Amino acid sequence: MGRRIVLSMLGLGAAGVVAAPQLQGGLEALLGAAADKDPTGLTELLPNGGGFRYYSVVSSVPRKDESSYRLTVDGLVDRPATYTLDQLRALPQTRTVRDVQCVTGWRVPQTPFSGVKLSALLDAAGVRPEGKAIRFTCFDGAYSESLTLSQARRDDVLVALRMQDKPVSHSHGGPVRLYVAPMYFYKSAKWLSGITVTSDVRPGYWEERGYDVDAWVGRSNGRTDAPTV
Ligand SMILES: Nc1nc2c(c(=O)[nH]1)N[C@H]1C(S)=C(S)[C@@H](COP(=O)(O)O)O[C@H]1N2
Ligand SMILES: [Mo]
Repeated sequence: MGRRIVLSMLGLGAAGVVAAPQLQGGLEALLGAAADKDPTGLTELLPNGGGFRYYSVVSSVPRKDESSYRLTVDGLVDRPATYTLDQLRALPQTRTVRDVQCVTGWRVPQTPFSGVKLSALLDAAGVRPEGKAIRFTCFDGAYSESLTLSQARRDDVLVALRMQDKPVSHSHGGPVRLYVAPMYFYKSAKWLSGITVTSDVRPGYWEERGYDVDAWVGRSNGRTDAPTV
């Protein structure tokens, strides 16, 4: 079933979607069954505010808040930990302002993200010598991502609590998403719930489907977008 057919079945042209972004929560639910059949294409049509597109590989994602959200850090570490939102907020916060670049071509210039440096959480956990990579998991129950340990230790890789100087919204992957500034946006896992130190890189959701594991902007996936500083 093509996108246009699905949208017209819903009584919505693409223009209707753009004109009614406040309907998005309802649209996400409406598009659920269709998105399961076409997870890579259909939700791309949904605007997510400020030039972003909404992406999810599943039809619906549970909401997590102050009381229900937890982030676990485990695997090849000396001190596994579980963080609440309050505990993450209490740690030193870092803010970056860079262009967001999706591998499908859209870009959102100079977007502020802030949160805890991933390296700080790794240091607190104490990565064992055999730990060489990180696997990220998400409370959508399906998405995953990966980084090498040296990529994960970069100063521009954040466990982000804020995006565009506001709390990360549910549709942008809140309350907590990963933000990997130097790489295409698929590395920035939304709805982050697990950080596991592993001995080898385990390719993530899109990487098992052909995208590059090392997703440097302008130097991967056959693209040459100029990376921004
Ligand atoms: N959990 C999860 N994270 C995800 C995705 C996803 O489908 N599920 N899509 C990725 C892709 S391809 C992009 S472009 C961005 C989209 O983020 P946005 O919805 O905030 O625009 O999220 C990334 N992180
Ligand atoms: Mo993307």
